[in-house]
Amino acid sequence: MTADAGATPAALTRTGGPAEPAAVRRLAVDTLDANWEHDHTVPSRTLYPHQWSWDSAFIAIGLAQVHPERAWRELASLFRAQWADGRVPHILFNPALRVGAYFPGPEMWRSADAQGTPTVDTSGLVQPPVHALAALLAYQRAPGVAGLAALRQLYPALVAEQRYLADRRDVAGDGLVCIVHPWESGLDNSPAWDAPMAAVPAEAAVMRAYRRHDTAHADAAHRPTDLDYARYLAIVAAYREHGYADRGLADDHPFLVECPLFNAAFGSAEHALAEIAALLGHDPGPHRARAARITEALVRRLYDPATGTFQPRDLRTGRLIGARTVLGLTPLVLPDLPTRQVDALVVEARSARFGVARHMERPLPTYDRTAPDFEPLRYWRGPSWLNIGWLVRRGLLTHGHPELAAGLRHSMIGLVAGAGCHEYFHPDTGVGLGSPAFSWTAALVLDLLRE
Ligand code: 2M8
Repeated sequence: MTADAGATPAALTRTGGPAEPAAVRRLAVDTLDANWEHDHTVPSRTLYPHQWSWDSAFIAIGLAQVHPERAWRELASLFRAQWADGRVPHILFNPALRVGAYFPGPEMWRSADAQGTPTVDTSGLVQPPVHALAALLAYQRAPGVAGLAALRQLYPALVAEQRYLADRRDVAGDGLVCIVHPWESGLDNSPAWDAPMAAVPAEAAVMRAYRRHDTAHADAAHRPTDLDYARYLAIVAAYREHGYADRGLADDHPFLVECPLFNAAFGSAEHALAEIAALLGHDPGPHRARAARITEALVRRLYDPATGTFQPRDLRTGRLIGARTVLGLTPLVLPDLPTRQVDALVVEARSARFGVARHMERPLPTYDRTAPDFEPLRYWRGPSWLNIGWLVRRGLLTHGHPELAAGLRHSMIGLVAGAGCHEYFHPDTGVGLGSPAFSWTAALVLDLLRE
C-alpha cells in the first residue's frame, strides 16, 4: 500500500471510532517515513512530489522529534537551493522525476535563465519565512551538539532569507514584505486574493493548452478553478519575463499584496533569529530591533480597527481587502503584538466566524464560516488546515490563552484521529480532503502530541 492510499479512519481504528494517541503517532511517523525522499520530505507522493519551502519548515519541526538528523537534512536541502540574492525558492524540483510529475514544472519556471540561481531547477517565488522558527524549534525539540552545529551552519542563510525580503520585497517602502503571487502566501485560492486576482487579465480557456496535474489526483471541486490557474500562470509569466528581478515591480506587476500571515512570519523569524543568535554567541539586538519594526509596521498598515482584525493590503489599489480570512488571526504569533490587537484577535477567533473555544464544536476554518461564499470543500476557501491551527494555537499560548489553545489542540488531534493525516479537513464534519498522506499534517500532529 502506498502512503497516499492509506490513512482512512478504518486504517486507524478497527472500531471506526477515533484512534488513540499512540496510533495517531504511529500513523504520523509512518506518513513521514513514506514521504521521505533521499534528503527531503515530499508534501505528498501524488500531488506534490518535489520539495516545498514552508512545508519543509513545518516538517522539520515534527522530524526533530523522531529523526532529528533528518530535520537538519530537510532544511539543508532546501537552503542549498537558495538564490544568490537570498531568496528561498518555494519549489525545489527533483531532477529524477519525469516531466509532467507536477504542473507547472521546471519548463514553466526556467530558473536557469535568471541571475544567481542554483544548479538545480526551482520556482522563482518564495513562501512565508517560517524557517528560522522551525530551526529554533527543531533545536529545542532535540538539543545537543549536532543540533547546535546545524544551527550554526544555517544561521547565515536564514539571515540572508530575511535580508532578501527586507531589501527587495518592501515594494511600498513601509517596512512590510509584498507578495507577488498568491502562491507566495501559501493559501493559494484564499478569498483574500479574489479582489486582486480579478484584476489580473486571463481566460480560463488558456488552460486547454495544459494538463493540470492536481485535478488528476484530487477532486476538481476541492481545488482552485481553471480561471484561477490561468491567472496564476499569467502572473508567473510576468515575473519570469522580468528575470524574477524585483526592481520596478510597482510599475507593472499584476499582483502586489501585503499579507498578514507572510509578514507575521517575517516578524516571527526575527524573534527566532534573536534566540538563535544568543545560542550561537552572536548579538541578538539587531534581530530584536528589526522584529519590533515589523510588528509596528504590521499594526500600522494591516490592522483594521473597524473590523478588529488584520487584512491584506492590495498595493495596486492602496486599499485593505475586506474578506475576513484566517490570515487575519496569524499575527498572534508575534510575542510583541500590542494588547489592543491581541484582545481584538481573540474576539475575532472566538466569534461565530472562526469558533475557537475551550471545547470546539467544529474545526477552525480558513475563512469566515458565516460568509455567503464560504466553501467547505474547496482548498483554502473554508476547509481546516493543521499548519494554520498550529500557528494560531502558538499565538494563543504566547498571549496567555491556554484554555483556547488547548481547545484548538484537542480539535486538531481529533481531526487526525478521526480521518488520518489528510492535507485538509471538512470544516463541519472533519472528513479528510486532498492528499490522505500529507507530511505537514503528520509533522505538526506529532508536535501537538508531544505536550
Ligand atoms: C499548495 O500550493 C501548490 C503551489 O505552490 C499547489 O497548489 O500546487 C499550497 O497548499 C501550499 O501552501 C503548499 O506549500 C503546497 C505544497 O503542499 O501546496
